[in-house]
Amino acid sequence: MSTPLEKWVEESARLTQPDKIVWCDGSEEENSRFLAGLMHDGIITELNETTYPRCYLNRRNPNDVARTESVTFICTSKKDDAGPTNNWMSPADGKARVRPILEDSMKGRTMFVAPYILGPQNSPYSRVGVEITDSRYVVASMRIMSRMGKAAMDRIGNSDNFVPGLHALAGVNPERRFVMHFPEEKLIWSVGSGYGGNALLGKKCFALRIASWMARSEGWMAEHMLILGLEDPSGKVTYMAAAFPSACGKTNLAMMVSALESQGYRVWTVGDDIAWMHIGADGTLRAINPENGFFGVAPGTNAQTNPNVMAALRHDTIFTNVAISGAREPWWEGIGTPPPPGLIDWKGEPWSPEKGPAAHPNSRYTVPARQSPSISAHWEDPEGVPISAIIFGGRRERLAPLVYESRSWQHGVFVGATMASETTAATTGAVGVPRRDPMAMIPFCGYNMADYFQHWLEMGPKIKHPPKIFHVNWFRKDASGKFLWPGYGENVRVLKWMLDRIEGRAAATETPIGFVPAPGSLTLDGLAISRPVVDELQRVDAHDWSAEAEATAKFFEIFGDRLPAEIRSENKALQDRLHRTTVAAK
Ligand code: GTP
Ligand code: SPV
Ligand code: MN
Repeated sequence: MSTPLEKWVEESARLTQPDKIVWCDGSEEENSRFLAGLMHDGIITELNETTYPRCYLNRRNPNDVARTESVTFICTSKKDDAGPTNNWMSPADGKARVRPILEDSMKGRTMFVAPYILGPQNSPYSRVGVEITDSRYVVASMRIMSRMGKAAMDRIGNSDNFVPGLHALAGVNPERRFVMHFPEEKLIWSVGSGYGGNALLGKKCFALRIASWMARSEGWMAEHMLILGLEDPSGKVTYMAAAFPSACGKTNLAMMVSALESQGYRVWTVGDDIAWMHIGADGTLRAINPENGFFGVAPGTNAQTNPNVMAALRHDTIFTNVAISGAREPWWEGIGTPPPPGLIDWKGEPWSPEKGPAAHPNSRYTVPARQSPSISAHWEDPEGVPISAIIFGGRRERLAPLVYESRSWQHGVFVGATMASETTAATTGAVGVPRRDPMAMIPFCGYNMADYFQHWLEMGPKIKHPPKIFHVNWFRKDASGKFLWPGYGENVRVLKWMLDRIEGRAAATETPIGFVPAPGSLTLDGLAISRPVVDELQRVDAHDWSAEAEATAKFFEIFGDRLPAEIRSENKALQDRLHRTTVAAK
């Protein structure tokens, strides 16, 4: 009798017709074999073995360098269950569309079966997935990004308790590229791309889209959030989770070297992209990081902005679409050194300035989390860490102040639901265009977002000690287009204010949108920033916010009657408060 896993592997092999099937155990020896094979096939190149031991560069096909949201689908029986913000097909149509692409796609190739655990190995909140793929680059990346191998296989045993994901490169053809989710049967099919979020199925596909569906039905939360611990001078650590859209600063915040270290404030990393949060026995919201590594944006990362990641990247790292120097060291725009001699760009061609960026704007590194000097001693705690603050944020050139605190859980959910941000290179399409991105989950929520807001509203009252909810914006600009706030390690000043709010130590000023730091309550000593700039960073313009509230109301219309009444009434209450201040100002 074959097990459910064996049955699914046989079925997948019948469909894709590989020459060979390899079951992955995740061992060191196996990994070395895969890396040697990848080098032999010219898919990866080894970097400088002295300065970057066991580091590799993968150059992707230029048509395959970012997530492709336009071909990402949620396949549910009812269209309404996927909601207006997701691409939808019925499960039957989704399979009919992709099956012909999968058919015989592994002929002459090897099929790898990679079982993996999401979350600490011994956590009750962890889940198991299995990815079938014909890409060794995917397997090698999954080994860094998840707990891949024997332990996962042991956990599955004869059970059907795993999320299957079938991935095939299928010629890496953008015309035949689909990332399909079948949340009702908890199945993933991905074809035509080998890029990160499209192909490492444990990441966005399982840990967010499928997991968010599971989380709603089981009473927990799967979120696009970093998790960090802020240590205070007494040594006490307070944990916070933050949702920013792709390429808006999660990794950098989670791994920052604090500008207030001399005052005793340090930041510890628990996770940089995804948080799974459950209500713990102690009545706190407990977060685990389902991942085991960081798949981070390279450009802009340097010894000043993120020394922790720069240290982590010096060994056992896979780089994707960065440039390399004549000395075979990785290089990217904003690494902090001028373009080195003999620079080869991400396409593999000699670089010259008129060619534009040498590294792709969405070039990335894949690195084991434990390699970061900032990794928290509690990052693998089975019960997770208790979350005291939830932070929402995005890129807003204008409008949103540096930081504000919501009035209540319900208002905080509204703040998350009204998030918007300018688009980045993390996904294909135009960059810098404002778009609505509630809770940074627009590309990742596996069901109707109106139901997702409802789920958020219902979770709050169930948490005995609910986190406070804040909103931040590191990206406000002055008239000349310069960032007003220095960002990066200086962001700890904002985290410290939040901590002081949690502890009831810091004063705040009420505005129509929420509470901003009262004058003097934000720690600014040692920072060369003028009073007018601080005022501008904190300015809440009632007219601009009224226009925003109208735009938000319009956005919410797409959800029709399914939108929770609380969200509508929060927007109405905001408009009333804004109206009162504009009238008072007259
Ligand atoms: P994903 O991995 O796509 O989810 O991105 P992320 O949210 O982890 O973003 P990341 O930390 O990689 O930052 C993306 C870009 O924003 C990089 O180019 C950073 O240099 C830049 N960035 C991060 N933090 C700040 C900040 O505080 N201020 C400014 N101005 N830029 C920042
Ligand atoms: C993101 O785009 O949010 C990422 C990179 O973290 S990917 O894994 O491609 O989704
Ligand atoms: Mn992300």
